Amino acid sequence: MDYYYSLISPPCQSAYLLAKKLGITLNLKVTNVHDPVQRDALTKLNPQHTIPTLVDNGHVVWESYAIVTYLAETYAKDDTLYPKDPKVRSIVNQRLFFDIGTLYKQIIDIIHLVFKKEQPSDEQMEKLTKALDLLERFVTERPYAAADHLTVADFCLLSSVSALSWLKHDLEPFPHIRAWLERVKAELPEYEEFRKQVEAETKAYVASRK
Ligand SMILES: N[C@@H](CCC(=O)N[C@@H](CS)C(=O)NCC(=O)O)C(=O)O
Repeated sequence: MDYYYSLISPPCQSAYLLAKKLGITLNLKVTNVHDPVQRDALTKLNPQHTIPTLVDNGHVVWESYAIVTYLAETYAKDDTLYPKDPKVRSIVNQRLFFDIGTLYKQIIDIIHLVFKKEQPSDEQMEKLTKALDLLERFVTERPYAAADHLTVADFCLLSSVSALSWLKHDLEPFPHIRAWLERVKAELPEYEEFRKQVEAETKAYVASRK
């Protein structure tokens, strides 16, 4: 299975960590979307030229949320990570859509501004706080983001919340999010090693932009 990705990209991290959890060995294709040659090659597979992009035996999937659900449905030994029960699944899906449309959206919009050395507006910061308040509520109601066990939603939300480190955003006011983060990380194989790698690559990327 080919996986076009960059470790520093939060959407790429979700499916990478899920594949590891499922024991899938990905054929990793490190991709720099800013490099015209690599971007052209990626565009031949994915006209939206976004990473992550997965190619499973000729079947191409992009959008990290589509990739995590595809991997869980196709390769998990049971339906725990992406429950088949429509009511439980609807909560998992709600969390995934909350992430792409609300939480990660606020985070990445602010990260892009910071890269351009611009200040986010008070309104943007308020929206981010509101999104984090919602996540705090979700993980107060349940030990994991969508259920009483790990689901694909935890992988996506973990990557988003981890991206707050780019902004040095303080999670002190969110004790349940902090406890949930520890709970999720403890279930992921070699997570500390993974995080060290992400941090090293992030540092190199930031230095290359100066
Ligand atoms: N919603 C998408 C976002 C993917 C995305 O925007 N990836 C960025 C890297 S973090 C990218 O590939 N940008 C290149 C481009 O949009 O051309 C997902 O979850 O996969």
